[in-house]
Amino acid sequence: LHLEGELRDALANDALHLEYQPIVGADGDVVSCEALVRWWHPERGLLSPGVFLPVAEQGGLMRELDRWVLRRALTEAAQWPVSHNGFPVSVSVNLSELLPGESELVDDLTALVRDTGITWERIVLEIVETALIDLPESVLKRMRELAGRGVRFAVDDFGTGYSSLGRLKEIPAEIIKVDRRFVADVATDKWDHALVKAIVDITHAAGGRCIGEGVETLEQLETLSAIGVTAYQGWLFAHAMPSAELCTLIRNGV
Ligand code: G
Ligand code: G
Ligand code: MN
Ligand code: NA
Repeated sequence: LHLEGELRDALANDALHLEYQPIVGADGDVVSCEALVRWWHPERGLLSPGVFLPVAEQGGLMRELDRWVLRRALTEAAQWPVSHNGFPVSVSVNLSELLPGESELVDDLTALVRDTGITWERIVLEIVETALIDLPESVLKRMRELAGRGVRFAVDDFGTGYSSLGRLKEIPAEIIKVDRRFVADVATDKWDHALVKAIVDITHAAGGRCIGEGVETLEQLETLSAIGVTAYQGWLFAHAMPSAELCTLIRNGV
């Protein structure tokens, strides 16, 4: 309960910060970076989201946290350089409580694009697949409007929820993030290999692309590449890092 009050204050005082984990393309170019929230607690030290997101959820602070992360991430990303091959680098933001097409989100994004100068095309919103179940038509409509402006939607931790592949047809999500638990043994386990291949084939058939999450070894990378995955996130390439450090990596590639 104590922690909840402190988190409330931290949000109000901008006392949280973001790190960014690069998502890397086939030539080692940084194509996007995922914002991951951190909290430097005055007594407990650095707290990971695994510790304080449940507190935020319990305290009804998740919505405010989503909006805080969105604002901070777009503001920082607006200052990033283009990648070493000249392409703009996207910023990926996780949404927990905010629905991917609710009007408050559209208002926030519109104001942030205006105020920071970031372009719509550089914004990626990550949602877990279970959040795609039973979205009202009004929300889907605004998702399509955002997609029309250039915003992209990514389905996070794909394969771990229970939404069906059939949903992908209706949802304007063009990025599928294959969860790291399938990536872990993709090079050695026949079932995981088959599952990842099926996800990739369906995603490609639907006009989307896949990101392999949690890539830690060369074997995983080579297997994913052979399956047709062309973008990767994981410790083989880079851990999450502050925005200033990231700028150097974006300029030089991984
Ligand atoms: O960095 P890692 O330990 O950094 O993240 C742990 C979990 O917390 C992940 O499942 C990730 O999706 C979630 N997470 C990290 N940062 C954010 C954030 O800014 N917003 C939301 N909603 N979830 C986040
Ligand atoms: O759930 P989501 O994918 O949004 O959150 C990213 C989480 O994955 C963070 O906790 C981050 O620290 C973790 N992560 C990123 N790269 C790797 C990796 O290569 N291996 C493992 N085990 N975890 C990773
Ligand atoms: Mn994510
Ligand atoms: Na994920």
